[in-house]
Amino acid sequence: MSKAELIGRLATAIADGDEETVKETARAVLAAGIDPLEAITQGAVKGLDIIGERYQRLEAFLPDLIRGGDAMKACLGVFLPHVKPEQMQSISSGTVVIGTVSGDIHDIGKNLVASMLSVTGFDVCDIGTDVPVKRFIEKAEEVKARVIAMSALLTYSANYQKQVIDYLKDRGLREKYYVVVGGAPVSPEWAADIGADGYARTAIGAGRLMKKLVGGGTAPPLPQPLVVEQ
Ligand code: B12
Repeated sequence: MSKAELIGRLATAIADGDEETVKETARAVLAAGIDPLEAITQGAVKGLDIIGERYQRLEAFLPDLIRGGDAMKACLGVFLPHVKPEQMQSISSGTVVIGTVSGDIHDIGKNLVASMLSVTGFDVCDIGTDVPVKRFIEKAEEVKARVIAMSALLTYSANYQKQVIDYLKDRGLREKYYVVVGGAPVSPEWAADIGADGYARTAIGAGRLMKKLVGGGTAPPLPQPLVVEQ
């Protein structure tokens, strides 16, 4: 099977929630010497997009989303141990507290970002999903983090990203942390509106973004967020 066929098969198997085919195809991808990061971004994530579109057209339902999410996790389980640190640029290390905001249990993108940050040399403190506003700050204080990273997949829950920033300001702690936001409904404009320091569209971009922020020599808060689109 060609590279394009394998990546296409991965996307289809994720979209169909077919875990066994996903694992088998992911192993075939590795055996063919294809970059696992490319297979994740060009194949697996496309599969989830297909489910999302089907869901919007009422052609797929909640169990399909769940199966797709499980298939993606199985896929990452095969690929992530093979993502090489040298695939990433080296990065100044520091601690990042990352979580999915209150009311939101989507964690696939957040986990991908956390994994990418780990392989680029950050210490990652993953506080999970449905994280209450205060918990981000308590944890950041506890582990002496440099960055607070928040994921949101629901449009409504993105409002909690703003609440975390407002709470940091209320407690006089805004200058201590770079605040980075991401997730499907989040945009550079939203990041600017809520006063975040950074936005990245992808997990790989998140690594580049954190490197620029932590190594950039400008203390938080930044007047405008740094944006990494790729
Ligand atoms: C899988 C899935 C689920 C699974 C989640 C499994 C899991 N463990 O995460 C389950 C079934 C649980 C689920 C539930 C629901 N879901 Co859902 N789900 C999806 C689906 C299909 C894929 C999401 C995903 O994992 N994408 C792949 C990852 C890799 O992409 P990502 O998360 O965007 O992350 C990337 C970037 O955004 C970025 N990133 C992410 N986080 C961060 C953070 C930072 C700091 C940075 C820098 C970057 C960054 O990097 C990542 C990698 O490149 C999407 C559709 C879609 N295509 O997005 C719907 C979707 C997100 N779900 C949706 C809905 C409506 C729901 C439910 C409300 C359904 C229901 N009626 O119950 C519930 C909500 C439950 C809750 N309270 O959270 C809607 C949201 C609409 C909206 N905008 O508000 C979507 C868009 C589907 C749709 N088209 O309508 N869902």
